[in-house]
Amino acid sequence: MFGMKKIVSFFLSFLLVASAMAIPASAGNVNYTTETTKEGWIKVINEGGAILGYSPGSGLKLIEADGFAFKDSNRNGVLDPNENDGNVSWPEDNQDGRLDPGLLEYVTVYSREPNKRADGTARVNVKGATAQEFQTLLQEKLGEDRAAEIQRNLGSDLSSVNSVLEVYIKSQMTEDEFADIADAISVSDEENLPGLININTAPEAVLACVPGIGTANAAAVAAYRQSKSGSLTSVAWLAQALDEANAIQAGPYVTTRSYQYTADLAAVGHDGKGYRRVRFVLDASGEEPMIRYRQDLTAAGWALGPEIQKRLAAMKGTIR
Ligand SMILES: [Ca+2]
Ligand SMILES: [Ca+2]
Repeated sequence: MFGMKKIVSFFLSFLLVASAMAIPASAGNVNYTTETTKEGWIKVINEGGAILGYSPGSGLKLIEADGFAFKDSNRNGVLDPNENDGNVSWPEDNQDGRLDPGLLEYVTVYSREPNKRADGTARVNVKGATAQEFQTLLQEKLGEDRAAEIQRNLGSDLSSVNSVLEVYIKSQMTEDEFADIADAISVSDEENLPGLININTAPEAVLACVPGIGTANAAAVAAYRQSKSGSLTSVAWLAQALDEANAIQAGPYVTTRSYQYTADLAAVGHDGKGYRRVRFVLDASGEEPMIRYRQDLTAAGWALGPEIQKRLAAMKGTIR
């Protein structure tokens, strides 16, 4: 699922309004309040600081730093000079040199994985009526003797198994053996598996949201992943990074695949003019890849930083 980096652009305006309404009630050192004006725009009042305003439909997101709100005005996730110079240039900001990306960087509504092998053929549901197929699969991939051992380890009743990671743990397969069959098995007949977290790519903050990983284990899981980078061939590695009970708990939520991506495309003409920017959410989970969402961000302003702007200015007139 969660191919980085995926952003729920679609929900942005909605969340803005929702979070703006929730702000006065939230705990912590929040030092600003928001209100919706008669004209329909949202007014942000920082205690003893700047008053900001934006339209709910603008797509702008509020970013909090030390309890004060300011804007990632060009929506590029980077602290640009004008976003850290106080009131010298728009927007007003608190000059603390920090840009908290907020939650939206970490969430998506587009996540789903087709419940098929990479080549498009059906998976074997190890819990279902096709148990015989599972045996055949094991024999084909791992040989008859090893298949018999693995089936003995698993026992005949797999009805309580809730994930392929749990199959791996209970089967006592090696990671290499499991990597050979992981793509071919499932514990579900559903056509699509929604909301899975790609443990090979998810940031630590997202790993911390997975049951069984949590804030207690997220750092250790991320460190283990780092140490094994290049050999993360299936979800089996998670069972090495966690104790067995936690790995079984995490199993139903994890994958090593991503099918949805955000592409943030900026284009500029030879002379530094004609700047355009569009953000897409692309979905490759169906038979044909498709664009799930398109958002024109040109109006949010220059997002490529001051260096590229300078280089383009220096090149002016030299390119034909
Ligand atoms: Ca920015
Ligand atoms: Ca500023």
